[in-house]
Amino acid sequence: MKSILNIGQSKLIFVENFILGTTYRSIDSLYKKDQGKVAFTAPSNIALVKYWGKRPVQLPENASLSFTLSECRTETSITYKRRKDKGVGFSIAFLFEGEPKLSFEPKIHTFFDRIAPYCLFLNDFEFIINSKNTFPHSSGIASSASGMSALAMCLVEIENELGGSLSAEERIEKASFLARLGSGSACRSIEGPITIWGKHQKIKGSSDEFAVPFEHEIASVFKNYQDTVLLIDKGEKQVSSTVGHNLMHGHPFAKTRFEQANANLDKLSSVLQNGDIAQFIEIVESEALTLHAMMMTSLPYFILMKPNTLEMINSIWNYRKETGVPVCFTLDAGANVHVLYPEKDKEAVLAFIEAELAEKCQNRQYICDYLGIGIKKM
Ligand code: 2P0
Repeated sequence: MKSILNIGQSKLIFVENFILGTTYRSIDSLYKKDQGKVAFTAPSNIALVKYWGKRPVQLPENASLSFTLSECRTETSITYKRRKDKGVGFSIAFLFEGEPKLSFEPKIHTFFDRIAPYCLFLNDFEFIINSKNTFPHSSGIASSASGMSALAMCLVEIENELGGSLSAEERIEKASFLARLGSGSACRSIEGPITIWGKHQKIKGSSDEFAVPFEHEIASVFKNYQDTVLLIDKGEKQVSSTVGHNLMHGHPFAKTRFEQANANLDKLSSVLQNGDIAQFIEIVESEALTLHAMMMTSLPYFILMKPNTLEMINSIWNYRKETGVPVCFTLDAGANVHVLYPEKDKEAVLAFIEAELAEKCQNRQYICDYLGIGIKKM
């Protein structure tokens, strides 16, 4: 893939756009449209090799790898219209499920501020952003990955409609680049079924600035891999991910952790191709527990797991030992447990979840998801 972001060459294509953008401003008629509407739906993703620790601006300390999901999605539309006043600041209205959501607007403004150097049209238009999630409200599932990736792709599409010059492939890359500036892990939701974000010696084309799809054929056992998300705690997290990432600065185990993650990504890359599910389980569960170990050994330290998180992990281990079904777990930055297993074991695992784990979920709620392909135009 031609990179639009590598140093030197990188700025070239964006600069070309910047110049176009500047021209737009002085000669109004150069915008191809005065108004329009775009809409995209983007999925959430679950990291198997975790991103935890970053440096400015939104650059990861190690490479991460994730499964792109299918069912947990955000649907976003943006209506854009040429501004009559070229006032100071952006003109943005944000609606969540059709209702104004003022509490979200500062977040969107911060995002627009960050991406403004790469999207010069932002000041010339007014935007009405309408967003909704397909997963339950405050389920503890982070909507930042799906939300920011859908929003980023909409903006790239608007730029294209206005006369931008990027190819389809470059637009995908740019959407990942912009999404990253909104929320790091969001850059991994643009494509699927597996993506990698962060420069890694052994991954061709990998970058700290945007995610790339896993380039190898994956073993059949991993195709349509299932992720059932057990909803344990729907409350507000005590420590946000952004704060958690920052606590990796000066963390006593940071250097070793970043090296370990890159080594795990290397191993997982082979496992995904050769189908060695025992190794898969070992890497994935170790990554999940290491992520939480980093939280517990930060200063200030914190724990996001709940008693039921540990109960469920033990139930999963017992079930795997007794039945031989290769089910394992991973954790996000929260208490919910993601249960991962091959599609052929779906019936057995769902029966196990219903019988033994559902009662430990809040209101017996869990979400059945599986590998997906990323962003879709609506
Ligand atoms: C990940 N997480 O790789 C890791 C593992 C959660 C646990 O990235 O500050 O919302 O917006 O870049 O991406 C969650 O952090 O944080 C996250 P910001 P983000 O998915």
